[in-house]
Amino acid sequence: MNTGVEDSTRYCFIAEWFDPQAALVRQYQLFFYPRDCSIEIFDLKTRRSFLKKTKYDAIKGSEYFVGNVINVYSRQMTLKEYGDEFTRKQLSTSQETTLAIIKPDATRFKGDILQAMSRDGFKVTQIQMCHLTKDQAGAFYAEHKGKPFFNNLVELMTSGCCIVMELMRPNAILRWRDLLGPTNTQQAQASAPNSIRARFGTDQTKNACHGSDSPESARRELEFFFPRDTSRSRAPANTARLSNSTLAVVKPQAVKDDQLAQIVKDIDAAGFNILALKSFNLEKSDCEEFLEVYKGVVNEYGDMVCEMSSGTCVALEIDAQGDPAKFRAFVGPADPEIARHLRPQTLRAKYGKSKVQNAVHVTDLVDDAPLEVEYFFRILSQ
Ligand code: FUP
Repeated sequence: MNTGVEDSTRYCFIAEWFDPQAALVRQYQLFFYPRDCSIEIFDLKTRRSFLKKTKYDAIKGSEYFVGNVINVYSRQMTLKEYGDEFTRKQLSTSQETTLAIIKPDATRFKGDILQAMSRDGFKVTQIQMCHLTKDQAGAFYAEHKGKPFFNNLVELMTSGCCIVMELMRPNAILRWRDLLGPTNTQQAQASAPNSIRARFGTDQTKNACHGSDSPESARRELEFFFPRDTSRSRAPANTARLSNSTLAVVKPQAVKDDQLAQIVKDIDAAGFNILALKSFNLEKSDCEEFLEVYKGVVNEYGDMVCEMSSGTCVALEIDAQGDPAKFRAFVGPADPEIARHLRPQTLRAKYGKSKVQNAVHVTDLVDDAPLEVEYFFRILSQ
C-alpha cells in the first residue's frame, strides 16, 4: 500500500467475522487510516460502533486488501470487498491480482521461481499444488482447442503436478507477463535472458510458467483455480498422498516476511520431496483443535494459536521416506535461539524469530504425522 499517503486518507472495507457463540456471520465496515495505522469498526447490522478508532500496528498496511484475512484482537476478519469508491479506485490497481502457474516441466525450480516473484515485489496470496486431469487442462486452455499444439499442451499440463498461485502487486498482470518473457523459450533466451521462461523453460510448450494475459483472463482463471464459492467448486484437488508423509506449515509471520521461497528452496535442496502444498487461512477454533496436544503442556499455547490464525499459512505434505523424524530434525528445535546455537543449519535457526514465531510448524511425534497431514489436506480441504 502507498505509504506516501495524505494525512486524511481513510480506506473502507466490508469485513466479515464468524461469531462462534451466535453461530452466524457478522458484517462490518472496517476503516483503515494509513497515517497512524489505526482502525475503526462499525457493525452494519446494529448500526453501532464496534471498535472505536484505535492505533493497531499489529496489522501492516500491506495486509489490507480484498480477500485477505486479518486478525483483529483475536477475531479473524475476512475483507470481503471494498467499502467505498475511493478505496476501490485507490487500491484496485495497486493491489491487482493475476494467476500464475508453474507448469510440470518447471516445478523442480519452484524455489527459484518463487524467489524471482518475491524479488519483483509479488505477494503470493493463494497457492496450491494440483495435478490436472485431461478435462481440466482442456477446459483451462479451451481457447486453444483445435490448434496444432493443443494436444501437446494438454499432455504437458497433465504430465505431473503444477503449482497454481494468485499473485498480487501493483500492475500484477503486466508485470508478471514481463517477468515471464516471450512464450517461446528460445526467443526468451535471445531477447529477455533474465526472464523466467529464459531461465527455466525448454521450448515453445515447456515454457516453465503461465500468466493471465488480461484482467478478464485473470478473473476467469483465478475463479477456475480459486473459486469464491467453494461449496460448489469443481476446482482441481490438492495432491496429498496421505500416507508415509509428515506435515510442515510455513507460519503466517514467515509468509508475511516473504520467507516461503527460501524455505521451499531449502527443503528441496536438502532432498525432501514436497508431495502437496496449499495455503490456508485458519480460524482460531481450527488452530485450537490442531494445536490441542500442546494445551497445558507448552506455556505458549495461547500465543501459538494466535500466531497460526493471524494470516495466511502454507501447509506442505513432505514425503517421510519411512522416517518422519528426519524431517523433524531438519526443521530444528522449537526455540530458534536454541536452534541457532545447537543446529544452525535448521529452518528454525535460519528463519525463526521467537518460540511462537518460529517460521515452521512441524509434526512433533511420529505417530501424529498421518493425523496432522489429514487435518490440513483432507479435513480443512473439504
Ligand atoms: P502465453 O500467453 O505466453 O502463455 O502464450 P499463448 O496463450 O499464445 O499460448 C498458451 C500456451 O500454449 C503456451 F504457454 C505454450 C503453448 N503454445 C505452444 O505449445 N505452441 C505454440 O505455437 C503456441 C503456444
